[in-house]
Amino acid sequence: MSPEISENSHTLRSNDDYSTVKMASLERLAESVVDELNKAQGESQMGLLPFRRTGNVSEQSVSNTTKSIGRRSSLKNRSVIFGLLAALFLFAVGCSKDGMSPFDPMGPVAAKQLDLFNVLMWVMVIVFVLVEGVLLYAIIRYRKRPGQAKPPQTHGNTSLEITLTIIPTILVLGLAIWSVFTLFDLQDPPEGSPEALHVNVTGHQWWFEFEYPDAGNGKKIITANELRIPVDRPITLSLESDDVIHSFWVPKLAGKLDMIPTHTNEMWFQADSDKINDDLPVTLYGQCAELCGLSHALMKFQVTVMDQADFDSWAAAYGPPPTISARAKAGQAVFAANCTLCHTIDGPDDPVLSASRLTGFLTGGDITPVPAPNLTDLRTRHTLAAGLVDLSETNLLSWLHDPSEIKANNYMSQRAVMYKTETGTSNLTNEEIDALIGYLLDLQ
Ligand code: HEC
Ligand SMILES: [Cu+2]
Repeated sequence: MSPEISENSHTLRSNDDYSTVKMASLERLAESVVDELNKAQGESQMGLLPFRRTGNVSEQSVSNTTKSIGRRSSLKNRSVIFGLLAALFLFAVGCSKDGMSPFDPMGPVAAKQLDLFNVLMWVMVIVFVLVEGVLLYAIIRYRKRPGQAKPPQTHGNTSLEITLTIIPTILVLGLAIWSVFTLFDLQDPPEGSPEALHVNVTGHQWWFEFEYPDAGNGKKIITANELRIPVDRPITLSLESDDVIHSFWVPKLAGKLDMIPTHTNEMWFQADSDKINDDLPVTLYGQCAELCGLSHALMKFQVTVMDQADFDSWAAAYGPPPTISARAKAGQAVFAANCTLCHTIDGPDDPVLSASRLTGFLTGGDITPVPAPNLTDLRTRHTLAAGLVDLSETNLLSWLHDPSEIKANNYMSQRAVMYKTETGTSNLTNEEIDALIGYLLDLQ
């Protein structure tokens, strides 16, 4: 393959194309708003900060009616544009991509949480409509009419007050009890479920680590950014963080739960085959849901739901990349020389090494080891850099050349010695990078 880096060297995942398009159209709209404002400023000499210039403006509106009309219509334009912008924003927020809607639950936990949400919402909608309805009726029906005498003045109505206290109390208590019961109900997988698979999840700035203490037959697996789970089996998760507070969220499987340093939070979920319409494996999407630093928005992950048999063969194949091709062999040497300070590639990370990487990260410094994704099974993943781009030779080339082009602020660019160059791009030669790609991805 050509080691040239081209402008569009990382193509976005098809799913992300959508959000990219959304972002691009939002940006375009924002630009047109600014244009429009500038135009309005030209017309009415009212800057972006009209309040500062009120004196000025009222003088103008008295002395010059045309300008005042211009100003009014430009104000109207502005409101229309801001209204449109707000509507578009709500639309963009509302129509999340297929893989991430909590309104399309794929397992029992998300389904029960959705039920609770629906009960709370509809009860509140009914209360709102009733109360506002009575209010509006009273305002209109008993409004002041000309020549009307003062109505009789009353003070207090005990039975009405008691009724209006008891009804909300019953409602609020009922909803609270329902919520608490749902909480207890979702605490653990129900009795009689198949044996749970346990996963320890650790949040890092800005990627997710998944550890299976026993993925089957005593096999320990550590991987990153892609959680594989067998279908129809409860998955119990222990959530932690190595640095700041993150939040673990797979909308189709369960609500969010914080990942807190020095404290473990427990949750579980399950993907049900009868709620999944497509053939397995199916990919669901997850995202960090707690502002955790500059690249928080770039901290995503995937959950691949697979048949138990497929999961077992993935677990069995977990191991160092095969070094059959000459390219892969060369890459192995480059990897040993440049990458092992932070990355492990021959099985689960050694806990002592992990601890020293964490110490390196927390003590800071220009060139230090940092916790980094385990690359043992990179060749079986679909994405690179915490779900940001497709895993392909081109994207891997671009990542190794300059990771910050794909993901701003990432700690590989910031702390690896090979990026301490004038331009911030890798000091590895094109041949070395090509060999690394061979080592990480070559399957023959
Ligand atoms: C200073 C520590 C450090 C060094 C040295 C380093 N990396 Fe990284 N690497 C990281 C970190 C941290 C990340 C995660 C970045 C993120 O997603 O925010 C990462 C991410 C990656 C990823 C993406 C993994 C994934 O799951 O998406 C690949 C591939 C990778 N590094 C390869 C390499 C290779 C090959 C080398 C050696 C040439 C190397 N790294 C050297 C710290 C390092
Ligand atoms: Cu985060």
